[in-house]
Amino acid sequence: MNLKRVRILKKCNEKKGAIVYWMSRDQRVNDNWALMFAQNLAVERKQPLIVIFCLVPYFLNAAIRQYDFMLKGLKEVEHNLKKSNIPFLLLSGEPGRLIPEFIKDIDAGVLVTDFDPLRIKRKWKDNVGENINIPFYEVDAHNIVPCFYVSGKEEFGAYTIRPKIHRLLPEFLEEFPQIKKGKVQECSFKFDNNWESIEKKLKVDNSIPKIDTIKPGEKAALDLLEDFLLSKIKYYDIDRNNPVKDSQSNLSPYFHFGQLSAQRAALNVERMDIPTGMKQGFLEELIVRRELSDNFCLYNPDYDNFNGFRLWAKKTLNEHRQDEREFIYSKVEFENAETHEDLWNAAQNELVITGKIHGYMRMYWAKKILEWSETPEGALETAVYLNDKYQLDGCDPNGYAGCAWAIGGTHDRAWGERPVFGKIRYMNRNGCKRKFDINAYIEKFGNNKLP
Ligand code: FO1
Repeated sequence: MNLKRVRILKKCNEKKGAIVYWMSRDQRVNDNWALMFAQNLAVERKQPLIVIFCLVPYFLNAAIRQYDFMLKGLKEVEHNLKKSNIPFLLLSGEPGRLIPEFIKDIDAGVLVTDFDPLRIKRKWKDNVGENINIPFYEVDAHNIVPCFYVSGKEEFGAYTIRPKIHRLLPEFLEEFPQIKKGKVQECSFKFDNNWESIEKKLKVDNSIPKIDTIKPGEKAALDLLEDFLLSKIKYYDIDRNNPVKDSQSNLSPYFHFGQLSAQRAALNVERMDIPTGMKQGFLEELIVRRELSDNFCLYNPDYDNFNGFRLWAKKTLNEHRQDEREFIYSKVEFENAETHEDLWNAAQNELVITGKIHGYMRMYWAKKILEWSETPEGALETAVYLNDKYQLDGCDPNGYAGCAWAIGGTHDRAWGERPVFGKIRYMNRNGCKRKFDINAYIEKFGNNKLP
């Protein structure tokens, strides 16, 4: 495999012992470069390979909704690894303490993990690195072109990262080798994961309903991808901004939990015998926009607060701080969909009920939070909080970049100046009306009360 996908987090002398892959962001067995790298090390060194996942009792503002989706997918990971004779251990608690303990207990030789730009994950890795004495590698199994390789700085926008990604795609958009079966050393460790007792340790909000309409896991993700490519991709560019039509791929929860690799999706799209023009819109979202979000979170430590906005955006928002707001709502009022506007309330209801807001409405939803909040800081906090708590794909670089785009002009340019927004791009109800039948959307979600 291309070793540019790998970077070393801790240099140490190698020693004999099992190769441990600490799975975190990329929760799948197939098409996973981190697992592949760990397995290659195990084969070369004639050592066993062990996969572990560390379940934390709470994660940012995630609720039972996201944990339920994730845990079901992880059970499939356990099952699929078993078929390849690879043991899977579910740990429960703080990674910074548990992983070094485990490494010591089994006298492991190398630790491998997957790449993630979020602050919390980097902190976990720093803590782990400080308490182990074996080599520790990180593999970008999420992006097609590794995030730390494509650029060494925060990019201004899609227009600056796009040429860098496209230049490197021929090198990185390659087919995955199959995961090897039984080639690694037999493992003497046998783990019996007690899922039920581990699930009981979760300290998350249990009142947020689980999503039964989206089937979790690697298999379901591949089925949905196939379905999208067969019947929807052709209309993606024409219909994707229409929230009344079911024209989006709905793959983002799978990408978020790493149950599907973006590279797999891109390879399957590339192979399709349809005009290039029909593929471009989807590939742009799948590759350029996704990788731009990772770049933003990797190089901007303030990706989820006002300080992370560009200078021009901070300046213009500061200049309009004192502007009179026609409506001001609290976080709770937003959360309960209690604004004066039926269209906004419908979007919030869509989020609470289905675990997602349609892409176009997601932008409108966040823009109005800016318009109707006392401060831009408060607006961003509300948007991030609601996104992480209710979106099935919350707690993700995509969500942070999306909120920063809508409220802080990140990856966007300055527009005509107006109250409250300053030069941040504005969106309004009439724009929505021009794009789609807003009454049909309101009809669909407007009258739904919180379950
Ligand atoms: N990653 C972990 O390694 N352990 C967890 O217990 C965990 C919980 C979790 C809950 C909700 C959620 O949205 C994400 C969660 N993640 C967890 C992280 C996730 O896998 C992603 O890596 C990050 O959210 C960034 O994309």
